Amino acid sequence: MHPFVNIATKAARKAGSVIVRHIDQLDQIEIQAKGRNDFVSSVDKLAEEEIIYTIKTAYPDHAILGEESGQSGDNEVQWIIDPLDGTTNYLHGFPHFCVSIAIKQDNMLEHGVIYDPLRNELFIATRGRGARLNDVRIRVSKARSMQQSLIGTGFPYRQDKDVETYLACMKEVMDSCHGIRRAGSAALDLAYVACGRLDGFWEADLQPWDTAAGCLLIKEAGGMVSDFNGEDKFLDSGNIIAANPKVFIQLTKILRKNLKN
Ligand code: 2AM
Ligand code: CA
Repeated sequence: MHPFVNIATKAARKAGSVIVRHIDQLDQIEIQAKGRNDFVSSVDKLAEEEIIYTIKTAYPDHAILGEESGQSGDNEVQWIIDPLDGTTNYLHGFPHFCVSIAIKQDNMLEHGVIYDPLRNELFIATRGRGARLNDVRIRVSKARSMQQSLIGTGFPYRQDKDVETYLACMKEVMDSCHGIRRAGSAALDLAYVACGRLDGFWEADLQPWDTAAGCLLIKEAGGMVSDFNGEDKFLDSGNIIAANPKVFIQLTKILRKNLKN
């Protein structure tokens, strides 16, 4: 295992312990609103501090982009951190959330780690080296068509969101596939595409820390990822379509048809 992945794994497990330790005291957790429907809790902050401490102890000079603490440092290596993806789920006791850590080197996504502390599931990927779940190699699903597919998504949350366009996309996807799931943690949903539990996923306006690790996992598991224009700029736009190669073509077709409306 690459030394960076070792540290990322250690950091993700420590953050996971912080998250699980506080789960039976949800009523005592301090919550602040960052924006409409966008909450941060003291647990998000504690978990991010734990991750950054672990990284900085090993690599004091590396740069960090954290959901809670923002950008710091100037280095060819940048750690992209979501200490608790699925905060709304967590605050409601809905058991679907994770820690996500990605590492960029010279502007390339090199490593990704996603950890689900409740199920003790650790997803890791390194560019060119494949993706693993708890040390076992994973592949995207073998579904050959939308009709056989379970598709994940996230609802639009921005105030200026275009709900009509989203609903048009959802309607057509719903009519074409086996089922849709909206589970509330984009990072974990992407990890589920990587290991074949979902056949595809789409969502708009995500942040780099929601998607960086999950997208690398999917690519390393043989899947495809793009933005809504069919390009590779999903980290900039936050618009993501991801799936196994067969479903990707069909899902992209449906979404792009409706997104043009
Ligand atoms: P979060 O839990 O870390 O905020 C839900 O559709 C997905 O969107 C989650 O992964 C959630 O991550 C992410 N997301 C990003 N920005 C958000 C926002 N402003 N409000 C709600 N969810 C957001
Ligand atoms: Ca997130």
